[in-house]
Amino acid sequence: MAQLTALISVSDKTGIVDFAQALHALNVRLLSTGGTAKLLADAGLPVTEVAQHTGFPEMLDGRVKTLHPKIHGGLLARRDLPEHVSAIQRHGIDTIDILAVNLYPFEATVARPGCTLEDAIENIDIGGPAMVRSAAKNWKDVTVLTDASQYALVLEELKAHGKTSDKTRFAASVAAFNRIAQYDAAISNYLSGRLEDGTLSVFPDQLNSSFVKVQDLRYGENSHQSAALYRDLYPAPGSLVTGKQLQGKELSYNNIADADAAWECVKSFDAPACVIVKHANPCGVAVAATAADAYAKAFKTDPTSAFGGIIAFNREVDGAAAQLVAKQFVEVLMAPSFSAEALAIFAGKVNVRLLQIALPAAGGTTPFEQGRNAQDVKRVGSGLLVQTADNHFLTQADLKVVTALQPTAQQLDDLMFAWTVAQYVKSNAIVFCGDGMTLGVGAGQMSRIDSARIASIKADNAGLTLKGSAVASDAFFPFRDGLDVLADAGASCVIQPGGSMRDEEVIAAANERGIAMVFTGVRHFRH
Ligand code: 93A
Repeated sequence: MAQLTALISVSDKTGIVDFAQALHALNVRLLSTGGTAKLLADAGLPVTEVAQHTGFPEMLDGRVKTLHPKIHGGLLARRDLPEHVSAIQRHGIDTIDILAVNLYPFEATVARPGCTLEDAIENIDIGGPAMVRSAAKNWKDVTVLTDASQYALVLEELKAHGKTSDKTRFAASVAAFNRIAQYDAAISNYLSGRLEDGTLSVFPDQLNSSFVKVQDLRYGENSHQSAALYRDLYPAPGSLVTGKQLQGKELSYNNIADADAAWECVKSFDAPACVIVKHANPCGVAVAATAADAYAKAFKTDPTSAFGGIIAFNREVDGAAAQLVAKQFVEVLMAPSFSAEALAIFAGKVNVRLLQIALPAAGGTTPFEQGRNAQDVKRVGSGLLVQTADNHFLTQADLKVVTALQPTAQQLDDLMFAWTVAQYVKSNAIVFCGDGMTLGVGAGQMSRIDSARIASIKADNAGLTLKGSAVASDAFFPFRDGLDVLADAGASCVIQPGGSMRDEEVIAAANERGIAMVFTGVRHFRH
């Protein structure tokens, strides 16, 4: 059998002398780069330096060592193609059969405190990955080793059969591409972290979309689950993860999930608004002239559920609002800012988590500029469901009146408010509103009519009247019965997507019951 050639070029020299010794014992010819070659020669092994092999010296501080046709030709030539074989013969290129490479320690370098950009850059290996790719591409003829743990199996096969198996070479090729992908990801992540505001926007579509860990959480949804919070490498301005915790216990997994729902909802309002969330659903939402008034109205919707709630404001929490909120048990309170008076009020309540989150700058047109995710991701058994996020925001001009009765200007305002809230209520969502506040929220039911009933029962429990109320339904009514429940409860107007096979039946019911109804043409399922 023709003599095999191995090229060895490793930064981490663990186990390499033993490996080279074993190769030598199997009559494999050794080629190696400067530092590695010296180590092997010192161990008494016959080794040819790459520079001597190529006839070209290592240069540019080692930046160019193996980037030479004599190396890449030897790795890439297909032994089964006569044209390849004659081409390398013509150019005096020898085939290389085994490549053992591990790369400049980029990951370890950037993990060291005080690592400069220059240090990091010098530790980006170019020639190593290039050889690994060449060898891995040509896996049918070349065995590529990127980790010391692979040496033993290869030696075993060489001893037994004089060559490695197809299976091992293919697995080694895949492992090699995996290593390169990992290495390149580390470089991309590190360098992306060095982009500043000024350079971020130069190529906005080519940004790294990976995540970085913010913190480990004490546990997940339940205490037997472990959990952590990650954020986008470049979070959208005004998004939850850009917030700063000013005081209080560590945020829990459920706190963060609920806080996100509350924050996304409260951001949707221009007027001063307050959103109280429990178990991912708003249980009170209101707009008013001041933060304090908005809170007072939101709280009225469902004082029972508001206990231990997650509360979000889109305005500063001033002394007046803080005084009111402090009367209830609150888990998390979030706002763009807190007045000194408000901070003083909560300073005595050390467990309350205060979260300060800047609102996104006004006038943003993209989800990113509006502080929203462009994409939604949900884990399913061994898969991911990915969709563009539900970033459809309605305007009054989008509404189509479908009943004989036209909604009044006041009713239109209430309907728009109800629709905005419904977007953040789990399906099936029915939301009764009036005078800029929620009056009854039916969430997460398997049937729309049950959500309608529950919303009306909850309003009753809170002592609120639904007479003259405006109602939003996140999706269409499949039958007239749901609408009848709303009418029975006292609703005067309804907003819903439309699009049911029985729209005519539902519209007729609305006309019959004296209800003004508008269609949005879009729905807001939320699961
Ligand atoms: O600077 S490089 O990117 N240029 C090259 O041409 C090159 N060839 C191999 N780095 C290069 N290498 C790397 O050198 C290998 O990946 C390995 O990590 C290291 C081994 O160098 P030495 O044998 O001199 O210690």
